[in-house]
Parts: sequence; C-alpha cells; structure tokens
Amino acid sequence: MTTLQPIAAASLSATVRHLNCGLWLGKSACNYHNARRLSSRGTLRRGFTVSMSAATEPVEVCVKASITTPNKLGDCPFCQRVLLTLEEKQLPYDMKLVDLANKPDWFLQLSPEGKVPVAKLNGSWTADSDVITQALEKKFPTPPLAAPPEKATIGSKIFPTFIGFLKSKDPSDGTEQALLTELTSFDNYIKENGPFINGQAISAVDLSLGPKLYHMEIALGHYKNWTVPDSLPNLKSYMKTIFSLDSFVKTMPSTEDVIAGWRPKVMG
Ligand SMILES: N[C@@H](CCC(=O)N[C@@H](CS)C(=O)NCC(=O)O)C(=O)O
Repeated sequence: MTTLQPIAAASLSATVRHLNCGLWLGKSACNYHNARRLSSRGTLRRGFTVSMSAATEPVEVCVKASITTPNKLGDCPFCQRVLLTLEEKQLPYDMKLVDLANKPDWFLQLSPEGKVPVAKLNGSWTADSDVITQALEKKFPTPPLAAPPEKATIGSKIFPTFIGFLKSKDPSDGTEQALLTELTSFDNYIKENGPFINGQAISAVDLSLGPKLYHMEIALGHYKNWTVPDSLPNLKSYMKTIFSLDSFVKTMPSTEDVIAGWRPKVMG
C-alpha cells in the first residue's frame, strides 16, 4: 500500500491533534494521569501513574468530517469506535478529517476503498475498525479492553435491525418488533451480566456498540418519534453510562450530523 508523506496529508486535510490531557506540551506532557480518571475505569491506583502515551507518537487516524460544520468531527460510528479506543487507552492521536462527499486524492491513495476509519499503524495505513482496534489492543495492551470471543457478538444485531426499522415505510412490517426483540435480549443480558458487556469493566465490545446506540437514539427519535421504552431500564441505564463517559463526550458527533447523515437512507 502507498504510504503518503505525513506532511502532504497534513497540508490537505483538517488535522486535529489530541493528547487526552489538554495542551500539547511536548512528548512527555501526558506522562501522568491522575488517579480519579483511572479509578473511573475501575483500575484504582493512588497518586500518579505513567501512561503508555509517554513513549508514543500520536496515532494518525482519518475520520469522517462533519457535513454540517467546518473542521469538526462527523457522524461515523466506526470512527468513533476507534477514537474511543484511543481515548480509553489514553493514547495521543492526530485526526485527519475527511470530506466523504468529496474525497481528496491523498485519502484515496491510502484508503483505496474510500472508507473511514483508516489509521497508520506500524508504518502502514490500516482500514476497518475491527482490524484497527485489534491492532491497537495488541500494540498497547494497557488498559486491557479485549473481551472473551463469546461476548463479541452481544448486541451485534441491534445496529442492522435499527437500520431496518429506520428505513421502513410500512409500520406493520415487523421491523420495529425485530428491533425491540434485540433490545429486550440485550436488556436481559445487561441485567444479568452488567453493568458492561464484559461485567464490571468497559471493553472493546461496549466501545463498538455505544456509538451505534447513540445513532439509534438520535435517528429514531428524529425520524420516527421513537424512544427506548421504559420497559427496558437496563438498556437505558447502559446507554446513559456509555454516553456520559469522558471519552464518549470527547468523540461524539453532533445531533445535527447524525440526523443529516441518516437522511439519504431514510429518504432513499
Ligand atoms: N466495516 C467498516 C465500515 C466503515 C464504513 O462503512 N465507513 C463509512 C462511514 S461511517 C464510509 O467510510 N463510507 C464511505 C462513504 O461514505 O463514501 C469499519 O468497521 O471500519
């Protein structure tokens, strides 16, 4: 795969550098993270601890740009999954915002399929959020986000059934019920096994599902006047927990972008 010179990519894209602890103060600026932040993830330690990012160059990652506001992150749930992984691992990253409606040549060179996210890992550009997050886990195992393989598919039918209901024009075609069936099954799972999919600690499976549930909430609220029923309290509190994580708030798209992003599917 062609590797583009970073300087060329940077000059042709909106590049936003993130360091998880505010100002860019040089490579060692993020050496220390306070105990409060770590304790929120369940790995309580007193005082200060050295983070992986001390020795790490920012990970370059191409993500969807906003379609409503210049120079802002857009509404791709797969991109947010990768950004959440970087945030939860407290890794610095360098976001390149890509206008998917007008893909620049430099982007098509490093992502021939024209899809985001793509991240530069071990010197080469890697596509697909599954592949990227697994590679990040391997390269930066702390804190661990991997879940056992049998948990990887928990909640995985929610996104496709949500899209089926969103696109449906016939209220009696069973698509709403299909979504409710999946959501009920997830609610029961969390009731028995929660608060997260892998139990007490957040994992990669939550980081994949969270952005999709966020899209579901906004898109169905807007286009179908639909909300998660009160009969699913465990799902509701799961969503509330995920959506209020620092990492989620930092990487979430605007409501306007989510609505605009789904419009062609609803109208089509
Ligand atoms: N399976 C891929 C899906 C990525 C994907 O579909 N990304 C969309 C944006 S959300 C995209 O780049 N679409 C290309 C386009 O809109 O032209 C992943 O997990 O990364």
